[in-house]
Amino acid sequence: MTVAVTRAINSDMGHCELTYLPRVVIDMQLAVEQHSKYQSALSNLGYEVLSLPTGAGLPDSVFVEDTALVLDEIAVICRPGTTSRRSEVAGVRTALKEYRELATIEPPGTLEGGDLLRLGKVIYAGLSTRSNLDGIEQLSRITAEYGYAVKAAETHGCLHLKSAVSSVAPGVLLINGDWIDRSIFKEYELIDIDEREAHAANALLVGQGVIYPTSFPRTLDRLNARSIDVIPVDVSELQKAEGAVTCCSLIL
Ligand code: CIR
Repeated sequence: MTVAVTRAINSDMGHCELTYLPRVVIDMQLAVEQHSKYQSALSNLGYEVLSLPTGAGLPDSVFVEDTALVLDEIAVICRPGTTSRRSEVAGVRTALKEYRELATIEPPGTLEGGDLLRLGKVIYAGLSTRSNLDGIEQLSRITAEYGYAVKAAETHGCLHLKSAVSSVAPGVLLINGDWIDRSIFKEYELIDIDEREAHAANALLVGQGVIYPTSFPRTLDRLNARSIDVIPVDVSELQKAEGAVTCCSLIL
């Protein structure tokens, strides 16, 4: 059975990193319920869901995606661009070494999994406030050995590359063209988000399903019009921490 690694919500998530959103009160009980339903959605898709424990000083631990990139051949342990998140990496490293050979992004490189979109043997890497050129070059050297090509793509005005573009079906991407240059992805079919839903470009294509937030109904209509059905999840409380649906799991 394929494994999906998730991580528990930290009781201190109210002190999470924020880059673009104002800090507002998070309903922690609701956040835990929503996260549990997200885990159930993965489980219903046939994944064995691991839930790593959180710990002191890890307010953003639930956003496990940012700590690693897992490929079939190797897992690359990231080095988050924000120092407050670097101590998340140790627990994820321990979990992933049971499943993959590991490589590690070293200083001065920074890299967060939210900036990495793998499409076949190409890995698009967001040059963002969190991931720098050194980190992307290290990723390129590590993965070249396994036949991957890494292409840097600059983001504008969003947290991560996958805030701006994500995969919704083979060869089909959901995109916010204000945050990433659409021409980078010209060989793919592109579905534009509804412009009133700036954060709507993050979907989690996992196995045969697409896990998608309930908060973007207009963009959802566009997906449905393209015959893409989704598994809806309410992640309102995680969104207050600038989280989305890809960031809460690492799919092995
Ligand atoms: C952060 O700023 O790092 C967290 N509060 C949110 C991270 C979300 N990660 C993601 O979308 N990949």
